[in-house]
Amino acid sequence: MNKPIYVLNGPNLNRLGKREPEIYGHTTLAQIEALCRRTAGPRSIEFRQTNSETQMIDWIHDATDNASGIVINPAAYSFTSIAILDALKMFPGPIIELHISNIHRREEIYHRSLVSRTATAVIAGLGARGYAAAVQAVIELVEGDTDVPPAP
Ligand code: CA2
Repeated sequence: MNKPIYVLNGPNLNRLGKREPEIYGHTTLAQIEALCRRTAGPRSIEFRQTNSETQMIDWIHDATDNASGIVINPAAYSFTSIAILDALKMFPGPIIELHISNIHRREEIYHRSLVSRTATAVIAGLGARGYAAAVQAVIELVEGDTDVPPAP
């Protein structure tokens, strides 16, 4: 896999580890970036965070031209942004939607993600380690190693 995996993070996730640890844990976004890079090994990771919807759309376009797969935590844009949904629909590779918390156990406003309509898979509720699972999933989907290994 020569093309990078894009790991895109939406609004307020730059504050991770600083507030509401009972929901989002104590891990900072810098630590999550390190986890993604460890998981990817020699493969290249573009790890980004923005508080701007426009910037997120531009990065998805950039990923569409350059990335092998996308891991995206759209944060609040999950529930509001048809523009981000439309941009993701143009991406030809795997898209893993990632939420640190289990959005389905939370208030109803967090239940209907628009992004899920175009995601290959959704991971929610695994905490920061969900990012490692998501990066691993992209690698397996892109490199074709998707079968469950046979029993010994
Ligand atoms: O669980 C997730 O990863 C979310 O995508 C996080 C979003 C929330 O809107 C989604 O429903 C679920 C919010 C991110 C807010 O980030 C904070 C970071 C530190 C302290 C407080 C909030």
